Amino acid sequence: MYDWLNALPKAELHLHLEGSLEPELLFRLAQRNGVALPWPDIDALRGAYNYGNLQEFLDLYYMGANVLRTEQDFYDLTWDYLVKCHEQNVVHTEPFFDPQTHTDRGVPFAVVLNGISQALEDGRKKLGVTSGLILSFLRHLPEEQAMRTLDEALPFRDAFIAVGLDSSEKGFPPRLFQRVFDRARAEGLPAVAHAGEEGPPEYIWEALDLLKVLRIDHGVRAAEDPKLIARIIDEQIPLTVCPLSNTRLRVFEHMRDHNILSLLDAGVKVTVNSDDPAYFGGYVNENFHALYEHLGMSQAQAQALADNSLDARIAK
Ligand code: ES4
Ligand code: ZN
Repeated sequence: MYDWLNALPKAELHLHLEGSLEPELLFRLAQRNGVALPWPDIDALRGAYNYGNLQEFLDLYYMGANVLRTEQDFYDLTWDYLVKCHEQNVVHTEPFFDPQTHTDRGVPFAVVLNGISQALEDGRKKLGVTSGLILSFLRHLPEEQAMRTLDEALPFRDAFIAVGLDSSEKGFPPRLFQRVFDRARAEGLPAVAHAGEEGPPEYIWEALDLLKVLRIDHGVRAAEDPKLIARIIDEQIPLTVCPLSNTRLRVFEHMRDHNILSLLDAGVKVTVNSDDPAYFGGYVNENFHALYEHLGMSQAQAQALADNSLDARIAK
């Protein structure tokens, strides 16, 4: 079963490039850039990788991103992830990046984007992994800053396939970002958004009705609202679900409690994704393995999940 799962061609639709920063590369970049780290060694850093909730993880994730300084750093980060895709039969990926995490530290937007874009191009040419980049806004920061980030991005319009919304969810509802998403749509950029990870079903309604998203990232809390689930099934709105992320961040206490297969069997277009693989203990295939081990996922269910991922691409 494991070999069969590994060999399935699949797409990854929910992956934060900053979350694919493995501890080894993190330490190597810190050394290369002369950045002091609060951890004495790689093992100490790995020891910090247990979280009570989303915010505890995000605090570490933003600290880790501080070692990313040059175009080469962003290239190396993205390239390592694409090699993983190639190894795992992820034939297509639509990764997020968080420009504000870098521009707020003084790293120019073009430095971040050029490094990532060059690696994505090499991934297509040298690995045969196709891709489309999603520019994600940080929802814990004010809307005006997201709008300024969109201003900075528009001269590079063709480098993106969509905009997204991530970071701390509770207390930062999608409605706060309606004007930014209106503007992105007017520029021809479709949208996705994180919603219903820790936040309530109401945030998923807002993402659909106000931000007009094509997909919901996570969305597992939709299960609490029968009307919402009916709509998601009726309109076949994809949910980009991240099982290992959800258990690491205590959205579900144990993998056997996860609702992804119940949603699939109910007719929801769910997909399997790794979110922040360096921080959550696995890439896409390890997420599939966990569903087999703890939820008894069948081959037919795995095939449906992989087919959904290819079908739910924005960049076709
Ligand atoms: C994230 Cl798991 C998760 N949720 C929200 N925002 C994020 N950014 C990176 N990982
Ligand atoms: Zn995410």
